[in-house]
Amino acid sequence: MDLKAYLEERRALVNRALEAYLPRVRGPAFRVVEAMHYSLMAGGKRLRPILCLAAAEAVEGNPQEALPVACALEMIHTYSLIHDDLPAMDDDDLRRGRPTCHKQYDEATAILAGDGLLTEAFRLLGALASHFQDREAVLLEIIELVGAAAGYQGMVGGQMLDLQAEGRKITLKELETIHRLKTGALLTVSLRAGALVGGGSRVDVAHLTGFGEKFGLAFQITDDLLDVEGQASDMGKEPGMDARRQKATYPAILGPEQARQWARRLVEEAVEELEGFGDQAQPLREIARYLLVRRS
Ligand code: GRG
Repeated sequence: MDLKAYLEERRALVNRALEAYLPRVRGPAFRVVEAMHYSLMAGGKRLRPILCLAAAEAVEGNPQEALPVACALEMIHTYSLIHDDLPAMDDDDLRRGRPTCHKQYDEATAILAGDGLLTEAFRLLGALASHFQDREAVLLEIIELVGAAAGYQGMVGGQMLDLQAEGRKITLKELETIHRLKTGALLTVSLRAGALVGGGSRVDVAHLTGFGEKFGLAFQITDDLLDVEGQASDMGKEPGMDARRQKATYPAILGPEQARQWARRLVEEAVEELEGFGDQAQPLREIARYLLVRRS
């Protein structure tokens, strides 16, 4: 399959839907809507929504039906980036090739833009009841799973551990816990939610969850490697920030070659989770292998 064309087509689909879900309607609080829009539409790979749609497809569901859920996940991801970039956290100036939200606007507006995107994501999910009609239990399950993955049991918890680990030597096991929560949880729930919307069986959902867990870890290892070896022009942010902040990373702990090898093994294991799936899971297999050669 032509993965590049597939990703471009899906990215365009997601971008059109996000524009529709977050219209720049002028109102009393227009500044915050503008800041939300600024960060949400600043580019980005749209990996989480694409995984969500691909998981729906893998279980022979209609990816279009998963589109609102996919967009809610991208809103949550964008909120996390806005808050992560704040001076109180990573204090970054550049994100997705543009000034970070607090640089473009101001700190208070960036906090509110993140809050606005997180809240809007759950409003959007709640508004889907009519789409799910006789499957409302599935929608409630998705809302609960997304809440757990984004909150203290997932991304927020991982971010807390990450901040507490700064300037301290940590073990490989601790690093894995941080990343399983900080980035893995939202990636995994993207696949799980897509499989649930697509009507997958419990066994299918479990395999796609397993795929997500391995994919999530491999994604983080390749992200760490990009920070060492990548180019700012490809990534839309400065490389070398992890080393400058003395952050524990996979290449720092294992060495780049062993880190790369581990990412390769995780990708193989992720693809093995899809053994029982047919051709309709091919995009997921290809996206997983693409992790190993990605430049952004
Ligand atoms: C503030 C609650 C809170 C959480 C922040 C995700 C996160 C937690 C911080 C981001 C820090 C970071 C750079 C982590 C490395 C992996 C990662 C999530 C990279 C950014 O995701 P991509 O590569 O970004 O999917 P795009 O811009 O393509 O969407």
